[in-house]
Amino acid sequence: MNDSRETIFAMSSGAGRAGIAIYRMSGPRVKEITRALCNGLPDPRRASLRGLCDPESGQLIDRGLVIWNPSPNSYTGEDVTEFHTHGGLAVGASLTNVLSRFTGCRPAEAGEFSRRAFENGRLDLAEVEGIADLVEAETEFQRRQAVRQMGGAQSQLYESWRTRLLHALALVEAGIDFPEEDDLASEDFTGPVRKDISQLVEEISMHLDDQHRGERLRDGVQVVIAGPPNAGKSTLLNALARRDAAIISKVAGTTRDIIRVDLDLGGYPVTLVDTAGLRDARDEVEQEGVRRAISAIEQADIVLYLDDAPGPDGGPTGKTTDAPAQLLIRSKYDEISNVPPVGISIQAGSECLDLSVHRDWNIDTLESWLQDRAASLCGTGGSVGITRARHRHALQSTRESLGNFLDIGAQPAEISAENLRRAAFDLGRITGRVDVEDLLDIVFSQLCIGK
Ligand SMILES: Nc1nc2c(ncn2[C@@H]2O[C@H](COP(=O)(O)OP(=O)(O)O)[C@@H](O)[C@H]2O)c(=O)[nH]1
Ligand SMILES: [Mg+2]
Repeated sequence: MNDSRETIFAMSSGAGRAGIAIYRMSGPRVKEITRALCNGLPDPRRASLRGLCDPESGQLIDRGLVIWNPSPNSYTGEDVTEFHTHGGLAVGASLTNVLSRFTGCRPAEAGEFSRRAFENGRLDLAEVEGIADLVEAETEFQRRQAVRQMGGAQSQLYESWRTRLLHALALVEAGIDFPEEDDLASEDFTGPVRKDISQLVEEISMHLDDQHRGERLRDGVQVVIAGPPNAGKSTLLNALARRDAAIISKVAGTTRDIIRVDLDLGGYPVTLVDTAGLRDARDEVEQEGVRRAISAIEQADIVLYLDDAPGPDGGPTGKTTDAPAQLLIRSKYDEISNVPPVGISIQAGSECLDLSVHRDWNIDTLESWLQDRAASLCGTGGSVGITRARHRHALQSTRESLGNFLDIGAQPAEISAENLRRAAFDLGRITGRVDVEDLLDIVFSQLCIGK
């Protein structure tokens, strides 16, 4: 564990040559170091143009904007200074060298500024994760979701639930602690507490029943292109990706490994997955390719099942999968007809599409179908949803403990309190607002009396 009393610094803008680079520094020596480099402390919270000098040699490193943010109203809650210098590599090297000469001042580790912000109560864990997601966001709807989380939308919801739980817990504990006091006898509050907890279980269940939209929006929708060899799968992948990501060939069994291409489809993150053709493979490598294709299909959000051979009724053929969405595509339609095909049709309960990449028939239809499916699988990031498996697990454990609480209504109040405490603890894990007392209660309550 790093001593949080050390002063840390890092380049916060992207690495490499650039017009401007931003360096950030946080910790107890920031004020003094800023003063030494800028030959005096600039006004707080204002951008001031200063010469930055090596305090030992007096040599000018660069001229740039300096923003001095005294504690506690800074990102980390500590004293923070930002230096906006020119983005040359030598400027960075020189500044790093000068800062490192101050005792107790060292380069920051990954995430260390945010960790200090969390430790100083400036951000909770869900908000920190929102910032990380925003930095990673590649599409518009990912950005919207991350901004909401960073702004505390999830945190507020989970904290409001936790407050209700703690309230219920206080009532149940009052019954334990003062069993002889009649006005706090358990009958008086059991009814309202049970009612509120049942209501809460319902709210959590509705929140969990979201078809994983938020997680999908964060991680990307997996679109797997599957079908027999030579159906034109790799050709379709390249057409959708608008580049030659996969090798195309008349030789069946050309694609052997999984090929992934990330796309931004109207603001939705989509990962296209090209797979080896499904057949009884000839050799070991192809067999492995087919195994990987089957596993990709099992994990897919959307399967595009391609086949250039028409089905018995002349329409597309295809295998149905368990994926949340699927489209059966009859490929190479130009080999069947000279007339462009119609759009999506429903045959035997499945959505079907005739398509030709070579003639650019129905590629746009496929793209807008994919976009619609991605939209319903992801949502728009506008409502408060679950964005990570970590949050989902915590919510599931919370619901389980509350279910136990409701199931064993006739049990001793100690057990009821224990279930509520556990539920509040699991909920608190999402935002990181779990105090040591809570943790100790859970750990030690597992030991029997006398241990
Ligand atoms: N006529 C026609 N041929 C196509 C079309 N799409 C792909 N092909 C051809 O079909 C062959 C197999 O394509 P490929 O994408 O490698 O198939 P995969 O094995 O399913 O990945 C190649 O010779 C392609 O040029 C199409 O829309 N029309
Ligand atoms: Mg292929």
